[in-house]
Amino acid sequence: MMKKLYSALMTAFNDDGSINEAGIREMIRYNIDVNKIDGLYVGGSTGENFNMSHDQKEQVFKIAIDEANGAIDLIAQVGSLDLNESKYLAKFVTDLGYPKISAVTPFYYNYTFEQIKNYYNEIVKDVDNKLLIYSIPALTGVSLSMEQFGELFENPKIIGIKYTNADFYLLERVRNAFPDKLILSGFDEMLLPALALGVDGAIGSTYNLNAKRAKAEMIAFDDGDIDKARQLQHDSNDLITALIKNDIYPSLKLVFEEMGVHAGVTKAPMSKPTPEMRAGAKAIYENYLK
Ligand code: NGF
Repeated sequence: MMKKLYSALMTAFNDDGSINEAGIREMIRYNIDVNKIDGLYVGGSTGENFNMSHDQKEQVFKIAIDEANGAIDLIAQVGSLDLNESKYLAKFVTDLGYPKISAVTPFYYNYTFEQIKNYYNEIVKDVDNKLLIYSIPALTGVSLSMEQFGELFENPKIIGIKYTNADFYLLERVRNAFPDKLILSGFDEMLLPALALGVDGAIGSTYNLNAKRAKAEMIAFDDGDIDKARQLQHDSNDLITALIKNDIYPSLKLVFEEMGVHAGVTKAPMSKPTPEMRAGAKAIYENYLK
């Protein structure tokens, strides 16, 4: 089966932190028309979901499904520290027509596994939809073991993992133990090792800008041309390293602006673009994307 590439949709904000609808629509159009992306992950880390009010989350979910209009796959990240909000949003996006949902592992309070399991089972209980666990230990501090993923998968509505984790030993164990589950890799700079371990595709922030190279890498990998895949990963990693150095979330938007896509700005407490960041973004575009 052909592996799938998803961009993590950014949220364009205005300077006052309100939603910039036109910017979100432009980024979605670019992903569909130019990137030929397979799908979008809406409301994730790159979307600054955890900075947003409840109303803003609803607005973004509505805009994304309206603009995509059935052209690509959509995954709505509905996880929240407020389980009632997660349940509400799971129903909200399912009613809007989202074919898949996802939820970040609940964080901050060092929940026990029983509490985490209850959170996931509650989110999917009243909705007719399929869920991907969003595992991102570096930001949540929550690591699940292979056995714990297995327990969560006992619920048939829980169909896979968005795996943003550099633990490739665990990835190999999980891939092997659950061959029928959907595993989408989350670290763009580690796409090639993730492909080698048999992921079904990838979701990431930098694919907004760099989807063509990432797709070419996936094809080279499938064709067995590992040297080419490695060179493409190297080129992508030069881009990703430069983005990280320049403050990745505002820079992704600034580079989009260089490409003629109006992406708005990040929302505080994320940083607002400085002149140095703007110059950095211009150089990133010129050096790694043009
Ligand atoms: O933003 C992060 C934080 N990771 C993203 C991605 O895994 C999260 C990744 O693309 C995501 O897609 C989402 O939830 O919106 C990185 O930005 C990239 O690999 C550069 O490190 O870890």
